[in-house]
Amino acid sequence: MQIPEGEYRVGTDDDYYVRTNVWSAPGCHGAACGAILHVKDGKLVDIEGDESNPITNGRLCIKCLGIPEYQYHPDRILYPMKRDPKDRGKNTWERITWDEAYDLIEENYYKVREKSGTNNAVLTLGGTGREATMFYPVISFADFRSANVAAPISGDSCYGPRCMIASYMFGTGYPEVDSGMFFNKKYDDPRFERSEYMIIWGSNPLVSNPAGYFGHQIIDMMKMGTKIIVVDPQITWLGSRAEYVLQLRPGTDAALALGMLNVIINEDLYDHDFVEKWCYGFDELSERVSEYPVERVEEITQVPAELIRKAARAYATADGTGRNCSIFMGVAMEMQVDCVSDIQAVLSLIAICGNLDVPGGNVVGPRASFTGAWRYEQIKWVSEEDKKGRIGEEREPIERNALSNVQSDAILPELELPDDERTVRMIWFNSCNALVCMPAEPQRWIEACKKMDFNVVQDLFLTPTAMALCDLFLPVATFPEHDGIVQIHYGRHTPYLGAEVKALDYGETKSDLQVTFELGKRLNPEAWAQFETIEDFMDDQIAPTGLTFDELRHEGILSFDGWNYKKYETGEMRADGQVGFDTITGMVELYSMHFEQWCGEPLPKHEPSPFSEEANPEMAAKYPIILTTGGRKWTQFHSEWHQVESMRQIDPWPVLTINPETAAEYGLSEKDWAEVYNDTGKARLKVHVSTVIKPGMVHATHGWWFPEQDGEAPNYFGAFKSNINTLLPNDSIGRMYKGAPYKSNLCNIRRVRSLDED
Ligand SMILES: Nc1nc2c(c(=O)[nH]1)N[C@H]1C(S)=C(S)[C@@H](COP(=O)(O)OP(=O)(O)OC[C@H]3O[C@@H](n4cnc5c(=O)[nH]c(N)nc54)[C@H](O)[C@@H]3O)O[C@H]1N2
Ligand SMILES: Nc1nc2c(c(=O)[nH]1)N[C@H]1C(S)=C(S)[C@@H](COP(=O)(O)OP(=O)(O)OC[C@H]3O[C@@H](n4cnc5c(=O)[nH]c(N)nc54)[C@H](O)[C@@H]3O)O[C@H]1N2
Ligand SMILES: [Mo]
Repeated sequence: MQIPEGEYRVGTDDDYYVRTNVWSAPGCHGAACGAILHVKDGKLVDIEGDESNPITNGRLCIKCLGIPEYQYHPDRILYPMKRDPKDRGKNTWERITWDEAYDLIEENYYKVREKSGTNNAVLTLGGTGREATMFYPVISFADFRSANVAAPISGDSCYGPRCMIASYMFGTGYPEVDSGMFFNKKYDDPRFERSEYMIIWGSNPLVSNPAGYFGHQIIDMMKMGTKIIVVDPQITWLGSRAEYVLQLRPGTDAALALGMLNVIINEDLYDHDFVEKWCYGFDELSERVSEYPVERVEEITQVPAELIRKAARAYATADGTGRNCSIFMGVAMEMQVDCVSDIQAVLSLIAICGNLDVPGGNVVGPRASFTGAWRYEQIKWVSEEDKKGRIGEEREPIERNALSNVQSDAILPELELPDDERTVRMIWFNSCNALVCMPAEPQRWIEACKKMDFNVVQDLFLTPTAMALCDLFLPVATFPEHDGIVQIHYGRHTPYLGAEVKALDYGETKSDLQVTFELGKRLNPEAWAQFETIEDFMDDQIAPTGLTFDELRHEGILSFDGWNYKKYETGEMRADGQVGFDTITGMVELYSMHFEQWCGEPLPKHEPSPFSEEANPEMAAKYPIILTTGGRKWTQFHSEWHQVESMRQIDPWPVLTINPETAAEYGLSEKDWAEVYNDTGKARLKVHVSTVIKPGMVHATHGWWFPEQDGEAPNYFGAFKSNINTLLPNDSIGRMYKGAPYKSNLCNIRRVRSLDED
């Protein structure tokens, strides 16, 4: 089905098609996937890809295709519900109206505020990807006027570190691989060139479409001739089609990048012109890099020295084609204790090879951006005193410079304080299934959160978090059920802006924007005074485009042009319009004076993970297997989709992937149940024996709960049976409070009879 240009809906009142761009809910790292929804007799009957969408061109993944099944799932919660706080863990929910729900929030907010003497009594916890990420900071700052807000991921180890380090080294947003996204004509723009080599480093972007990047663009570029290098302890689909696969030991990425820098500098393969003109600290970096000859790096990473040389030469010279190369970095770089070094070293590779902001390299967007920055600016509604009193304030100044969120690992100890010492008394869970997905040590989180006076959850299903901890459930609308603005951020910039268009009503659900707005009108009307309706608000958000939301709905999606490469030569990179980079020195800071001041280390280095044999031989003797977790699945977005039958048929169980050699050593065979354990926790998963993974390590899927099981206490839908995050200690984080060992921990494994029996 094609919707004519300038229209968004065709058909009759009871049988029509609506063109939309998908963001949320359910959760996804929305790439503004273009979809056409078919509604018949008031019901969503089908969804198909929109061929006119400039990013996805008609392609959709199975989660979008499964949306009718998700939307009408019998477990979905369609009305607000409350429960007596004494009944947490019991299924005694009672349906109420939205007005009653808002009254209850107001009443409890004033109570906890009174008790703690500060707005910081309310803590808002948010999730990832979806539209909710635009609004949970706003609920905290503009509605509750509390400084306590976070996505509670240990070491803040998703995307924040990449952006923060890029902002200090380059003075920009995170530099994404060039996929023609800043041109209206995309690949057809004469200025665009494909990369000769693209390194896929700690990511599986075809499955994950991470941080708003549409992964299939990599396939487009491979079809044009781009060659792939993969850095991953597992052989992914892209790995099986790559020129080189660097199958490293988890958690040794910084050493590998330093080894590649060593080859490039020693063999004189770097871009002299760029380094001389635009890089600060090259000599210091060279000296550091000289400590990492490839033979030493082979020992650390287990990647053969010759392969490191080949990959480094290919990336630095593009095989003499005159083209540039790019590096696609994934979350596995951040889910390491010393993630700062990983990222600093890889960004140094990009810089010294002259692959920054050039065609086919890693590019940075224009300075303008939309509501992404707006949400954090709402901190203006928080008093100075409350800003100073927020959780983890002593971890300043680094945090404030990265995001306005509080440092995640500081939260749990605050929640565990006795009643008379604690500030936080109410938690608002927005798009956050904390007990099974995000934080480390969920077994401590459940006990700590139970201490609160009142907890609210905004979700679509009764999750273990809702069941165990919450007193009020606010049902969230799916994308066919609400309007919204889809903001695609390629490295913190917005090359596309799409309309999410409401196609039908279902139940009494509300979008995140609607709840943020309506709650704000009650609690802090001043913040919302200029908007009568949420459409007024959306009009204001996109005002810089010259369009109203209704006009955007008719347009479908906008892409912005007026963009150049090498903006450091034209003054477009700096706020003051001078040439160069927006850093202290005006150059790329290979040597960071900021980092030197904050943690005494200005340069990248190989710092063995505290969860490795090098740093902790005692632990390694007890727990000899390296544990990595959470590689993405087509059928799930973290803890979501587990109740949807067609997805569960594809991925029915949590899976532990193990090499045949290691499986034999531990007496494990395909489809056995195994318990993975260490001193912190344990989880049970089904064994998958495969040569895609290196020997000596295992990979465990994350986010598992069993919606078909008993939800009441103490089972909580089996939330603690296969919960791999129970093996992860809170606050085992890296320099500058960044990075956590989600992707390189230590464990042991043993065969068990089933999920429940030994
Ligand atoms: N379908 C689906 N899509 C998603 C998500 C989802 O849950 N489901 N989650 C979204 C979110 S929030 C994020 S952050 C992104 C993340 O998406 P990606 O950045 O693509 O990351 P992952 O899929 O976690 O892991 C990618 C690869 O890292 C490898 N790896 C593991 N340990 C290491 C290591 O130590 N070093 C290196 N170099 N590689 C390692 C794994 O083997 C895996 O192949 O995906 C987003 N997209
Ligand atoms: N072991 C291990 N753990 C990990 C990871 C890993 O690699 N390994 N990856 C981590 C990463 S990178 C991330 S970002 C986190 C993600 O963690 P989360 O974002 O917390 O995970 P989800 O399960 O996707 O989402 C939580 C809840 O949001 C609800 N939801 C979906 N859409 C919407 C919406 O539009 N609005 C609202 N209000 N709610 C919605 C879902 O139903 C779900 O219950 O997980 C982390 N956890
Ligand atoms: Mo993430």
